[in-house]
Amino acid sequence: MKLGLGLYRHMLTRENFQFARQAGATHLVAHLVDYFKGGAHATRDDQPTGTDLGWGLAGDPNQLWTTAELTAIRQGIEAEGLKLEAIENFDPAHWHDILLDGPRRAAHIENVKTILRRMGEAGIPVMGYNFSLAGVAGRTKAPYARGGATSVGMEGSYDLPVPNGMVWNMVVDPNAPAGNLPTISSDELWRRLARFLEEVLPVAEAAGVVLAAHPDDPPMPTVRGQPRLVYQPSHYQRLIDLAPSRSNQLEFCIGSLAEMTEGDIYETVDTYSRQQRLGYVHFRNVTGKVPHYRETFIDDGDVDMLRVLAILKRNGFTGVLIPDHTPQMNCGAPWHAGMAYAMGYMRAAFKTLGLP
Ligand SMILES: [Mn+2]
Repeated sequence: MKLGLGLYRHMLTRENFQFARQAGATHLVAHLVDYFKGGAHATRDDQPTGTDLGWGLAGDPNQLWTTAELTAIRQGIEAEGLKLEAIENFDPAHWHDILLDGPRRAAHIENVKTILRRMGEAGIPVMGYNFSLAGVAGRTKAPYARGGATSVGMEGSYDLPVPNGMVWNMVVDPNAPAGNLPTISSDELWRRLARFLEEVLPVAEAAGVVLAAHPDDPPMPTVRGQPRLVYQPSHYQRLIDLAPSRSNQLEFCIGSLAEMTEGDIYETVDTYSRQQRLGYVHFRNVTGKVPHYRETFIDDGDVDMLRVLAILKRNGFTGVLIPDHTPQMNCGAPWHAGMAYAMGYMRAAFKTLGLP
């Protein structure tokens, strides 16, 4: 198994690559969507939570990531002795009508195909995605974690409707007419996912790229009145069974899976790692379940992370694990301190299990 670190777009700097290497990482996961452009955020150096208006404006709908841009990011990372394992999340601007089944759906399918081909050309093996209309929304931020460390959690369900022009918790059309997105059924959401996978998986395979699906964060049956896809561990099997392709994999988030109301986290890890379908792993810990849970320090939640790691090892998982999110530590560099703490714990856990 390999230790990685996820970096938000504005953190893709030489200094942060060196920071990751210094903390023992060998791999990076890069977010290319800027979540911090327009939303109300306390800080850019923490995971985004946003407001009822989401995280702000999505990217340029007419500007896909270029092969040159992707290659330059990979080369910058390799220059510091690391490998770029994955890109995490499509830009809502590039694929929202796939999620909405909107008028530009065909063009957005072409966007995704182009991005996957370019990733193949640039030598980036995994694309993490989250097939969701409401996206990551409805979470709160407070001093939830040990010692009063600022962390993220949930204080009950959140079903305020999604306004027109917003998809995946970002604004894709600031001039959209007043009103809200129509609510769709869970079956309709699954139909949209199945159609999406059927169309793009052949291209992913040809490009040598894996699509890795994140479960819902937070894993509620609905968020903002819209259905969710993977909000119980068993739903992941349905996603895998939609397509036997080796490019149909999981962005396996231990935190989100542990927040789910059903299932046993160790059985869940065993079930999916045994099928060799983990693209990469979000290795984070929590206390509680939706709609009342808290993100914790890696050693301080409900999940025995060493036991999770031992199951992954037993089932032959050799991919990348990243800390995902951590509580912010009170100091001059709250995000970096939190990540360094998690990575130090993970390095020790690797050694304990006899991993390199
Ligand atoms: Mn995650």
